[in-house]
Amino acid sequence: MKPFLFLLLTMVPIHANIVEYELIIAEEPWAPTGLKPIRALTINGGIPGPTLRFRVGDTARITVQNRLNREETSVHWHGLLVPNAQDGVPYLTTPPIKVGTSRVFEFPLKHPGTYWYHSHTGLQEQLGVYGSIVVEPRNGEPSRADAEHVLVLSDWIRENPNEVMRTLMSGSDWYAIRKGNAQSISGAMKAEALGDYFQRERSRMAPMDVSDIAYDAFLINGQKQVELGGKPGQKIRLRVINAGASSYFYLQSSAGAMTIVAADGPPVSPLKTKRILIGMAETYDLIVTVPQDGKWEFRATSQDGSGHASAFFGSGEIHPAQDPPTPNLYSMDHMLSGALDAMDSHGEMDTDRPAAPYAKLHSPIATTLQKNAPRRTLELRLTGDMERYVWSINGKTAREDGVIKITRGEILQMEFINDTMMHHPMHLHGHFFRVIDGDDDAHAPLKHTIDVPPMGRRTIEFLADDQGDWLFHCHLLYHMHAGMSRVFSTDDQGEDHVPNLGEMAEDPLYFMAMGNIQNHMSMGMITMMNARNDFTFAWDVGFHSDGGANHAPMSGMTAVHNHDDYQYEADLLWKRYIDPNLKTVLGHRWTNDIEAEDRFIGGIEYRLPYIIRSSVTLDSEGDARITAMKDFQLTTRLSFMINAEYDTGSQLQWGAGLNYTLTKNLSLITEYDSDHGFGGGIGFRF
Ligand SMILES: [Cu+2]
Repeated sequence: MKPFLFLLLTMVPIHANIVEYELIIAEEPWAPTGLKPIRALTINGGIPGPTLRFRVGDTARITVQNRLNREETSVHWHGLLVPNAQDGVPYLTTPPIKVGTSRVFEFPLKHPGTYWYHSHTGLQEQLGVYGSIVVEPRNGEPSRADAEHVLVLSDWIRENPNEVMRTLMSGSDWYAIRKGNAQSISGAMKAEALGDYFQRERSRMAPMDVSDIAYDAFLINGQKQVELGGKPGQKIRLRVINAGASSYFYLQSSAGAMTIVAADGPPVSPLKTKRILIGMAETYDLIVTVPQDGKWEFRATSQDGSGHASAFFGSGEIHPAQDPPTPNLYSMDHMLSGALDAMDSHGEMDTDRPAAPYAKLHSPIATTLQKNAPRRTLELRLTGDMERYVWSINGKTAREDGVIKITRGEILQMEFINDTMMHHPMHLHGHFFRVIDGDDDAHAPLKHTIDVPPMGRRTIEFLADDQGDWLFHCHLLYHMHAGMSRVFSTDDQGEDHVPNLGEMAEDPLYFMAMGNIQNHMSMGMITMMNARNDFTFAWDVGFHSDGGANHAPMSGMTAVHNHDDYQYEADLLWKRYIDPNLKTVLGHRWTNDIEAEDRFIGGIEYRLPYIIRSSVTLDSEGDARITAMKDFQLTTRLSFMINAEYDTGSQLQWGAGLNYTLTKNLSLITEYDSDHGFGGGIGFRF
């Protein structure tokens, strides 16, 4: 009862004051200063949208207008406890805002703090549909400051987010190469971590990559740097909101330690810290003091070290802030240290790359839940297939298993177990939860979003005290879009109530093509993929069949190996993923090989330890085929590939080659193939 009592105490409904805002979402060229404009989505002409300011007890009346050319939109009020119908998740809780229409949201402001709003439609958040909300307490902030600024952090990419999503799903290394984070054997040797490199490959884990996307800029209030001013000795309250689509930030100030006074809205007992890790959708209120002279930097450095955004306070000579040391991506220990810190509530907080500070955060008032309410524990594993970029909970996407029925009035304790090598900032709509981490359970902090570190665990609990369908999801935009969400649906909405999952129920097909054209051969595939399926057309063509070793030396038919001066094999395949390592294959094969017939094929593909791709197929002509292939990433751009194929109809075929990545789409390739001989050409990936 107590956290809710606290929320009620801060609520003064007597002179309900209606505060009106209008938000116009439009499509226009926009860019931070210094970058070329792209087609962006603005709110009231800018990015981020305006700060919506209220006082506790006010009623918000916000009109959202959709002036986009052809897309629906939506706005979710992140962290605010609002009636379910005002929560702004399109279809699930609130009708989408269609092109040319508007929607009026109205809800009471029940609790103080720093919050934000953003589109919950498609990938619109990446393009600019976000802004801040400040709710001031009636009796002044418990931690006083002389001035305050809202700092909205975000990440900016010039590429269209749909294309970003497709690139991630195609398994491309391009963003890692661009950032210099791509892993290779030579890199592992330099880092003296060759053992860790192959241990990781043995366990079939994708390389650790703290962020999957190469951003063009990181922003504070829509710019790479902003000036806050401030006089010596002044205390400035920074209301920091991470509105990034997929970037964690380290926050630090050149003026020394910062004091955390609120987390995700509610106040916390003041905590001094040198550096904070903030996940997507989290907010922290920090107090900094302007030193006697000079201009000081508050810096938000992206977790992968690929860039930062700055806010300067004071005036005079600039004192730059320090970035944290770059992570050693090759070292298992280093990669997981965040997770280990998170589990050790007595861990030292001011390490150079600290974990989220939850264990040290305390609510100033008790947050324990009522003792007699029914309790239930849910274990939620955070799962995913890094290579295909399919993200899930307990191995299932929202489309496959989207709804968790809950009983109104029960306490849900949730145990998150992160089975992936990425951080996931998990967000619950419509409720604050207690973070069960520190040693002072009674004063566990209340949050709406929690970082679950790679291979780490977290425990939270909340009272399901509000009717409706409440979304729960990873706030990494591309993870959510790929299926990492659930709906908590209370049982008091009627027996046959079925939540409308909207776009979460969709399983769109993505197009991708990859392969090579060389002077002696061409191989490749065109694929339409969704979460569980690949529909693939694959080809293998040799341009001069006499160029290499004979295809079937034992058969005596090598002189009339085929009819034409080229030999082809083309497959139309349906691959169904059972799990990231195992898929079934069904399809048809056409060939002009004189020794073979067109045939139906069926079998399995399996990813073996050390990331060796293997397959076993049988066909309607009674032949069997076994294949295996392995890539060795020699340097970040150069890889060595070896493959072998044994077919009972045509004996052993093998090949080996080198691939050098030039751009996102093109590479140089040279390959020896036992059927087609030696040659070279261009590799492509679209
Ligand atoms: Cu995630």
